[in-house]
Amino acid sequence: MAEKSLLYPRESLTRRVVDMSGMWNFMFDPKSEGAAQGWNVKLPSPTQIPVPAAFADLFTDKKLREYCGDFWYERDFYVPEEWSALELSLRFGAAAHRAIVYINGKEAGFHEGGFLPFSVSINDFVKFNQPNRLSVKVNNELREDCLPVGTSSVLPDGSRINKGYFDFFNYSGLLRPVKLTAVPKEHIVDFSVKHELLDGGAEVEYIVKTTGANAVAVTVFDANGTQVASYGEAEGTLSIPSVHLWDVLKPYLYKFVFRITNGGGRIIDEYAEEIGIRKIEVVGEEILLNDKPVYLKGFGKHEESDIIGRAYNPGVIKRDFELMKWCGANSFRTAHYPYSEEIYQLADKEGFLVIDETPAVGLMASTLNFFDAAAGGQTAFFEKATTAKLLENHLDALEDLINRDKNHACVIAWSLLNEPETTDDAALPYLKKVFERALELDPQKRPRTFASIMSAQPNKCMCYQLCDIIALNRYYGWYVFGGSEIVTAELALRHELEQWKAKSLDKPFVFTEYGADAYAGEHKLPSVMCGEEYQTEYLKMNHRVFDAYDFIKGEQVWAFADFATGEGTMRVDGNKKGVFTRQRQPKAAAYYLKERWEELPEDYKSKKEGGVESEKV
Ligand code: BDP
Repeated sequence: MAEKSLLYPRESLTRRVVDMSGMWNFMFDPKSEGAAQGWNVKLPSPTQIPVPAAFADLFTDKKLREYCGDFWYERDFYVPEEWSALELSLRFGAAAHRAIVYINGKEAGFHEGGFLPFSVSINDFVKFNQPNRLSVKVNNELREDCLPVGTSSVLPDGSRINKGYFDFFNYSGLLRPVKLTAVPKEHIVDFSVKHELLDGGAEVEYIVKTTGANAVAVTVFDANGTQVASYGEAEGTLSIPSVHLWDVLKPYLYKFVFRITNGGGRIIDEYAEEIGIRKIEVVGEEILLNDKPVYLKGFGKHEESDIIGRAYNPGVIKRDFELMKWCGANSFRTAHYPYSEEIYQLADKEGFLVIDETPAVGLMASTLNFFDAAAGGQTAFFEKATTAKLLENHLDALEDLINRDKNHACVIAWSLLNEPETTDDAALPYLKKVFERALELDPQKRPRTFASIMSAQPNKCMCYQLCDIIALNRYYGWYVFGGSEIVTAELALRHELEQWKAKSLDKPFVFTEYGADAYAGEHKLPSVMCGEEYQTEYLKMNHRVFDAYDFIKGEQVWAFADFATGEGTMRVDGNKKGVFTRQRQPKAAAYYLKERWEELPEDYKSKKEGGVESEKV
C-alpha cells in the first residue's frame, strides 16, 4: 500500500499526470444493488455524464436533481508499459460524499468525505497496454456522523431525499478532476515549510518526507529563476537574505524544487512548488501579516455555479478573483468546506488572504439553522450517539485539510467549524479536541477560529475562548429587526459588541458573515427587504457599527454570489445574499462595497504609526 500523499499532482522530470476529465459512463443505483449485480465490472445501461460535475443540474427530472443514494461512474483507461516500474495511482480531487473505487472489477480503495482529495494505488490491479476499467460507486447520503451534517428520509413513493442541516444545495458526484499519476517508487510524499523573518531576510525551516533512504535536497529560485538558497538534507533551514515577502495583494512566489538523488547524482524524484514567504500571527487585537496589521475586506463564498454545481470550474474561479479585485476585496472564507486546490494556488498568485474552512457545517440539528440561529433553540447536538463518530470524521478531514493546504501563503487562518451549537455544554470538549489537533498539525501554527452562530451570544457561547480570532456570523437587520426596524437592529448589534468589548478579550474580531438577500433587478424607493437598495442600506448600517469598534479587524460579506440551496419557504430559488448574481454580475451593493473598500487601507484601524488611528490623533 502506497503512503498517503496529499501533494498536488504535478508533472516534473520524474512524474507524469494524465487528466481524465471528460464524458464518463454513469448510472443511478436507487436500490443499492449495483455491487451485487456486478456493476463494478460493467454498468448495464449507462448514460453519459461529465467529470468533473455535480449531477444535480444536468438532468430534467426533478427526482434526479434530488437523488439521494448510490450512483456509479465508469470509464476505461490505458497505462503504458513504460510506467510499470512506477507507483501508479488514481487521484480524486473530490468525490462527494464517499466513494468506493474499483479497477477491473476489484475494489482498490474507499474514501469518506466529499471535499478533500484522495489517491488509490492501482499497481496491483492494472494491465499494461490494455484497456483497464475504472468504476466508482459514489454515495451522497447525509448523515449525522459525517460531514457536512444532515440526515435523509424516505418519501411515500419510496424515494429517498437528503436534508442538510445547512443552507446550500447538496451537490454531489465527482466534483473535481480525476488524474492518473505515475511517480517513482521512491518518491517525495510530503513537505512543509515554516517561515521566520529576520532583518530584511528570512529563514525557512523545512521538512521533506520521502518513501526511501536516498539523499534529499532543496533548491530555491526567485521569480527571475535565480537560485537564492539550497540545502542538501531532508530537514533543515534555508536562509534567504534580502527576501521578497509575500504580502496582501502584493504576492511574490519563490520556486522550491525538492529532489531525491542517489549516490551517483541521478535524480530519482523531483517535485516543485511555488511558495510565498510571509509571517502570519495574531498579537493582541491585531492580525499581523509580516508584522504589519491587516484588515480583512471580502466575502464568504461558495464554490458553485450554473449547470455543474459545486464542481471545479476554472472559468468561474478566474472571474471570481477578477470581481473580488475589482471591488477592493483582499480576502475570503472558503465557506463551508475546502475548495479546489487551484483556488488556493490562484490566491497565492493574487495575494489574497484565505480563511480556510473544514466541511464541519450543520453541527446543529436544524434544516433552517440560519433562521433558528436568531431564536437560540437547543438541539443537544453534541450529546447525540453519533457525536464520537462525527468527531473522528471531523479530525480526519481536518488532518487532510491542513496537510493539503499548509504550505499556502494565502491561508492565514483555519475555520474549524461553521455555526456549531456552542450554546450547549457538550460542545466544549468536542471543539477543544478539534482546536488542539489543528495546532498540532499546522507547522505554521496559524490562528484558529470557528464562525459563530447568532444565538452564540457573549453570555451564551461556551467556546469562543478557544479562538485566536473571534469570527461572528450576524444578521441584525435581516433575520432580526429587518426593514423599518433596522434602527433597532443597529442598537442590538451595538449592544452585542458592547458585551464582547466588556470581556476585554484582547483578540481580533472578524465578521465572517453579515448580509441581506436582494433580487437582482428588484428596485424600490423607498427600500424594501429583498430589493437591491435595502441590501446596500443593510451593509451601510453594519459598516457604521464596525467602524466604531477598533477590535473588529475584518468584514466578510455573506455572500460573494447568489447560490443554490434546498427548497423551502425561506428560499426563492436559492440564497440571494450575493453581492453578485450567480452568473457573476454586480448588484448595486457591489458598487457600494467597491467605493468603501477602495478607500479603506489594508491596515485600517491599525494602532501602529501610519495607521488610521494615529492619523486621526
Ligand atoms: C448562516 C450560514 C450560511 C447561510 C446564511 C444565510 O452560515 O450558510 O447561508 O446564514 O442565512 O447561518 O444566508
